[in-house]
Amino acid sequence: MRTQVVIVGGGPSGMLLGQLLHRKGIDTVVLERRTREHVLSRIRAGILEQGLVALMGEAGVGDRLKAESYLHEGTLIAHNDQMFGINFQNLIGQSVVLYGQTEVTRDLYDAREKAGAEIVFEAEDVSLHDADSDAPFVTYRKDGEARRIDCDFIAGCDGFHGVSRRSIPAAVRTEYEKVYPFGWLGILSETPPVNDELIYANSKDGFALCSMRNASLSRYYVQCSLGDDVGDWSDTRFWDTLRHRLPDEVGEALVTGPSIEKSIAPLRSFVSEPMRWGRLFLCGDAAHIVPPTGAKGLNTAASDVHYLYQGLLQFYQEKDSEGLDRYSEKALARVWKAERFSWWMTSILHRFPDQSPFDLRMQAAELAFLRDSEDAQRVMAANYVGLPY
Ligand code: FAS
Ligand code: PHB
Repeated sequence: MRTQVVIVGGGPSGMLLGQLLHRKGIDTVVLERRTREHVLSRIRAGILEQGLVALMGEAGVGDRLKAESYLHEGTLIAHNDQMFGINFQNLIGQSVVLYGQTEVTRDLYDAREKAGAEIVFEAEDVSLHDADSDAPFVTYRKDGEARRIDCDFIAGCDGFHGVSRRSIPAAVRTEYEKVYPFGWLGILSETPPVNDELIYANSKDGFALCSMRNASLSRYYVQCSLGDDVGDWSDTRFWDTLRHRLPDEVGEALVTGPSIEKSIAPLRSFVSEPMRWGRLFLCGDAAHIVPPTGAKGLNTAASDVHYLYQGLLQFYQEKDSEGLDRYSEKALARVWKAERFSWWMTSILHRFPDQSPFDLRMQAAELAFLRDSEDAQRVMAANYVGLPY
């Protein structure tokens, strides 16, 4: 079999790239290791930058997002019992949108299947070959049958644990990593959100985040120890911990209920350079990871997709490889700014086991400066709503 672009990974990166290319008549095949149901069962991001919203529109899958998403003009930040708001719309005239990553991926699956474009689910042993040549190909197994796809390009959209990044020789790769000494325990509950806006809370016992998916579906997170297992956290323990980390007036308004999803995510900052090797291009979590504090993971995957999509269009429509040749440089320039912002948000909102009294004072000063200075809030707003592509 032959296609123009093989896309490894059927998460948001791979599906968005595939749908954008498909609409321009560029043939792709998506190879996804898991089932459709498994991918859609993963509860992840919730905040979308306008850049991603625009890409979903360009991909022809913006209607449900437009109808069912929530515009978030700002956020609340709590430090111990004090809480203040940062209004992005008033400060810089831009907002973000709340729409679950699960729904983004579902919309992309539905559109691709409606267009009859191929997604191979449960593709096993995907392996990349001759990516540094002019004739790359990909092999995999489906229902026990060995298959091969010859292609012009390979898009590695298979996340942090995928095969694509590891297909670039270690001697070519430079990796940067910071592992945080805590994780996030997240739950989904069919309860009304405690507030219309998100609340990021830094309390003496650790971080908490109040988010949502809709008016009757809440998403909450608490900082937890790296050694914790989900089984250590009953719903009661979770709700007590969350309430304890929120300002009193918020904790008192909290509506609790049974969790319908509960998972622990480790936190790391990670970048692998370069994001291109020959005819292999890495996109999204395959190339970089951010702690979810700044809501940048999915949104930075989207800007990668934008740069790669434009580069492939330029190649196929104008026979010009300039966009592809500059892909890694352009994508990484924005990736590192997202890494910085996510690291900064994580550093001012979490309690670190080795923090000295001086460190705690620095954290308090950062939060006080953010509370009191419109200039500081403008900088935070510009990063949170998304820097330009
Ligand atoms: P993904 O990991 O989403 O998708 C990669 C796909 O490739 C998967 O479907 C996988 O099954 C498939 N794959 C892997 N190996 C393969 C192989 N060898 N062959 C074929 N397919 C293969 N970001 C936020 O902004 N906010 C959040 O709150 C947030 N929470 C997160 C919680 C968790 C537990 C994790 C892991 C991430 C979270 N993120 C969050 C980041 C997340 O949203 C990612 O940025 C986003 O999923 C990136 O999308 P992809 O690059 O498509 O990678
Ligand atoms: C979420 O709604 O899942 C969410 C929102 C903001 C974040 C992280 C996660 O920073």
